[in-house]
Amino acid sequence: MKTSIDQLAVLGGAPAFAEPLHVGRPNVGDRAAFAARLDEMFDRHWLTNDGVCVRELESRIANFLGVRHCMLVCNGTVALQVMAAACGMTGEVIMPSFTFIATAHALAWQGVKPVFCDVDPATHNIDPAKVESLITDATTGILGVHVWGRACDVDALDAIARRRGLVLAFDAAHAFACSHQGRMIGGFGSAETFSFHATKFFNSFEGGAITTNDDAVAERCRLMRNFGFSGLDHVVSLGLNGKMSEASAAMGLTNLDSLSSFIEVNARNYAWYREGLGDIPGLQLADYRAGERSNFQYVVVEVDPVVAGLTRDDLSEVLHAENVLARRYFYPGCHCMAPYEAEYCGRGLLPATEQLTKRTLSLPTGTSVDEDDIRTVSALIRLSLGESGALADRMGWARRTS
Ligand code: T4K
Repeated sequence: MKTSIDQLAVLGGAPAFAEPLHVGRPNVGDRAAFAARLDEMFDRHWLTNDGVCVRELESRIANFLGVRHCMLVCNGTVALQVMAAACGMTGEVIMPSFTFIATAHALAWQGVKPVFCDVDPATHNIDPAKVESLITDATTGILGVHVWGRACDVDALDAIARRRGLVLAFDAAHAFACSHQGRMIGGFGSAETFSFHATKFFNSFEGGAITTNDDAVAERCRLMRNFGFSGLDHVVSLGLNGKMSEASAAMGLTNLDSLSSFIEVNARNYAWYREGLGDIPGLQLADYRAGERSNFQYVVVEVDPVVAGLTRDDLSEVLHAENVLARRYFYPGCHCMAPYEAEYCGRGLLPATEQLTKRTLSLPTGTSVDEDDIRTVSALIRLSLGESGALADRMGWARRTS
């Protein structure tokens, strides 16, 4: 590993990694088992539309999460769209801006206006104390996001929703296999959605799920993901094609068999990062709650530029030069992206969100990252922040005073 600032690639040295180290490299279980499932699928001559693999995966996920219903769909975005429609979200829905753009777009695509709420800087999740003042006559719901897999303040949001007669639902795209107060995420609110995209620690290539304990919501979701068909030639509601294919479900079943080993690897990687990054002034590693189940799929650092001496963007530039492709999730926040930015961006409406979007950086983890990689990434971060003054001068970056 490099030991001196002069060897940093950003200053002209060779990159620490010959090949890029990615955030979001897919975890893949037993390939032979997956191939066997595909063979069986071909023998059945059934490739999609509520097939055997989809049903098996739905039932296994519902059991695992302890929920009555799991409806698989083709991705996490469609899961949000179908859930929003099935739960009766119309008019305005209050949600955080500090999330992937899909959360906002899914609502807007349904003709529902996302109303952005600030986050709690400590948890990165929607701040219940800021929700109430955003409620108008047009508000029909609150959509929380369990960012990084850490549960929202479910109880506080539930109390507001009950008091004001609103639907409460959650985007749990990050939170598969995580718990809140000892209960698996998936059964809170009216419904919750998951993403099983390739970049998620549990993937079905593309895929997603809606989970709920509400029989009526489940029934509407099942109809809506299949064009509204309730039988041959009989359409009873508006719908779309949100179905998961058998190949995706076969991948999901295969990866579900390896779920605990994926979580073990993530937890171990997270511990190595904590060891490597634990005590750097101005750098905070987002933690996972003791006593809860976590998937540890995101390793997120928050850079305080005043204390660290470099901004998150400076650090990101160094890491990218070294072939560490850290990601600025979630920059610049949904409220500063089209088509929402004209109403929200730069107006000081979401101060905690705006600060967070400038400070967080997601680091590579998962089964393709090993201990040596993490020690090297940690050493690079240590060196960059330790030599922040010299690095800033050499790069012409502004020294941070505020
Ligand atoms: N709600 C939330 C809170 C979400 O985070 C997401 C998705 C959704 C809803 C919507 O769920 P989906 O409709 O996507 O199921 C990625 C993922 O595409 C997205 O699923 C995820 N959140 C988001 C946080 O991350 P991008 O735009 O960063 O993707 P991309 O193509 O830049 O890839 C990310 C990294 O992964 C790169 O370093 C490359 C690497 N990668 C990617 C793929 C697909 C691989 O190494 N192999 C691969 O096969 O959004």
